[in-house]
Amino acid sequence: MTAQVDELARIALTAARAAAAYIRAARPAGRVAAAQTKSSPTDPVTLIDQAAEKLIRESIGAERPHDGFLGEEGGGTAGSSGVVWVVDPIDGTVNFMYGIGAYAVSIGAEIDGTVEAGCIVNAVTGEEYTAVRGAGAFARTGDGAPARLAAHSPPSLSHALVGTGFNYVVDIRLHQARAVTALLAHVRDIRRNGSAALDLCAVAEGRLDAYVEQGLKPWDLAAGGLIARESGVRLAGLGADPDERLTIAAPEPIAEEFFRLVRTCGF
Ligand code: LIP
Repeated sequence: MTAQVDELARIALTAARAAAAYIRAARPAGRVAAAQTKSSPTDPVTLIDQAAEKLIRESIGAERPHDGFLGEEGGGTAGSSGVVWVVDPIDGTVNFMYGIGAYAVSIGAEIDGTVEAGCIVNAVTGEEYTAVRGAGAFARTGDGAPARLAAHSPPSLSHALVGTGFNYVVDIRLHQARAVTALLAHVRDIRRNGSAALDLCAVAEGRLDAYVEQGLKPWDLAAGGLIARESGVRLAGLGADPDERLTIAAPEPIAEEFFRLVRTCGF
């Protein structure tokens, strides 16, 4: 399967690079307007999100016409190959709209339900994060060679810088705010960067020490979850696997303690 997965990884990165270049070129100065909203009036999608997903779907489909596709904006298309592409064309859409420099293209490739390859391209900086299951996670900046990612661990949980995010639905957001308030008493600080994909990459490369969020969709999590795991980060949810109800990520030395704290704080 290695050759097949390596091919999927190549196809993903080619599509993600093209989409990131399109997003950079297409973004006008100032604030970008929402074309429509989804789960709430503050859950936007722009015409550029939609066009980027179309570009990714066409780029992948040209090489893999029999694969399934699940995109944040265009929904799901069944395939017959056992491979499904799980795509967020712009993760961090609100950041994109406001011109806050943290939004990314996220593409994961599932084979029979398991994410085997993934990539995330920061559409502002061009930083590329890639992973193949069992073969490690890598980060590449500019023309440099990809560098292997190995998650760092803080000396203690009280020194942990924790990434998080809040849901677009206000009642869920209020619950999360209470949980984060409790969490703050036990960690160094939090960062709310606005992109789950980039937050998971940040834990993988040590720019964050841990991450917790509720409400992530498969496309937020597919590539970032693989990249984090392949860098030595443990992920979990209410059970062993992260999901929409809860996603927790931390390096092994603090993982158990952080997971207990997250549940104690009410996530
Ligand atoms: C975003 C996530 C982020 C979360 C936002 C939003 P989108 O995804 O990446 O972590 O806090 O609420 O869900 O909507 O920008 O693709």
